[in-house]
Amino acid sequence: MDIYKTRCGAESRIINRRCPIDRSGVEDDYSNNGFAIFRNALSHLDINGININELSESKDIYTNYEEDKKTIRSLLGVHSKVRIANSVPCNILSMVRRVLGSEFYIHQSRINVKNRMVGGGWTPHSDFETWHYDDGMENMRAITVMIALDNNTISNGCLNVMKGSHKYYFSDKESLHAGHDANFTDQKSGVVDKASCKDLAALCGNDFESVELAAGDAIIFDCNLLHKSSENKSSNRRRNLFFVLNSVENRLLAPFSGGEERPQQMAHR
Ligand code: 6CS
Ligand code: FE
Repeated sequence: MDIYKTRCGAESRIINRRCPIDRSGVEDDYSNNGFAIFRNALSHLDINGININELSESKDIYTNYEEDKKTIRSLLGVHSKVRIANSVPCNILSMVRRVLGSEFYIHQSRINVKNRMVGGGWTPHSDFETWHYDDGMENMRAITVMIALDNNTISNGCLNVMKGSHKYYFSDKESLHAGHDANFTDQKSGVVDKASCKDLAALCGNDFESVELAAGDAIIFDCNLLHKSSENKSSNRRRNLFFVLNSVENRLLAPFSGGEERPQQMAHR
């Protein structure tokens, strides 16, 4: 049964989350906030070994571009080249395992690049809404590990999160689907509109807050946490490395959209 129906009906809706956040019941702050920050997770030496242009030339990696069709926005499916075991410390992976209450596998791995002056932003959304609809991820049992490869500041478009928003689910109204690649670049479906962001802020008692990180810091966040980020109009590049870890008990079904599966690099099966 689809308990998180979305992109149907004339109006969007906000409903309560129906599944537990933390199966261990011990990570109180994480359960309440929907995210946790770990400083100095990755060394600068390891960061320096990551070369965006070299990665984009690999045939296994899927490159998504800015609307200008030439500036790299995301590299998808990077985990064959940037190994999780070399990039994410054990204490973070143990916490993910504890919260999920099971072993996990990599649902998606990517590097988001926001080049100086030209890098675009991300509209407010919960990742789960897309993974549910486009990829058939049934339940909210995935956690994103994001590692800053450059300093993330307000001026270069750092992540903004709404504490506690993972306890609610934004179900979007019916919309025309722009196609997987175009919707990845600039999400059109599943975007949480201004009024719904306000409603969610009232429900959570929190507004968006900026998450500034130094290169090497990590944040883990719930797949249903509302987040957004602005474009990079500064002279400092912003790159972040992501591993989305889904519970092995939550393997992908057929997309709830009823449409085609997305490429493997967007959703590993
Ligand atoms: O489509 C996706 O899977 C992705 N889209 C967005 C806007 N955020 C996260 C996720 O990787
Ligand atoms: Fe996202």
